[in-house]
Amino acid sequence: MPADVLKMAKNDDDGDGDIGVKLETRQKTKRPPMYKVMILNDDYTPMEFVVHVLERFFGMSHAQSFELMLTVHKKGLAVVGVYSHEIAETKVALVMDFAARHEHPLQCTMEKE
Ligand code: TYC
Repeated sequence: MPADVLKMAKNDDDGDGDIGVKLETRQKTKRPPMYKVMILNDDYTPMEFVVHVLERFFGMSHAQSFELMLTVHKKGLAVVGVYSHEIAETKVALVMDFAARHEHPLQCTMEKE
């Protein structure tokens, strides 16, 4: 018997004449969704407070923070970072708590990317 036929016969483990065809079993490894954290403009929160929030909770330099604060002031809102669900939720809670403790109406929200 030719070698390739012998090889196929060997693959016929239950002797029914069929040889197995391995189906594609590659797992779909989906990356976890990411969330945009945004701050919203309002008429009352002092500009310096927003700058401080961006420095303190989002690790931005003073210059970056000032620029982004002005973007929010002019455009109404801006994305300040993109994080996993848990980190985004924590950032939002920390900012909302900090603003409330200082009696400023600053709003911070998250949205799936
Ligand atoms: N609009 C505010 C003011 O004029 C400043 C401000 C900027 C407030 C950004 C909130 O997310 C904000 N004092």
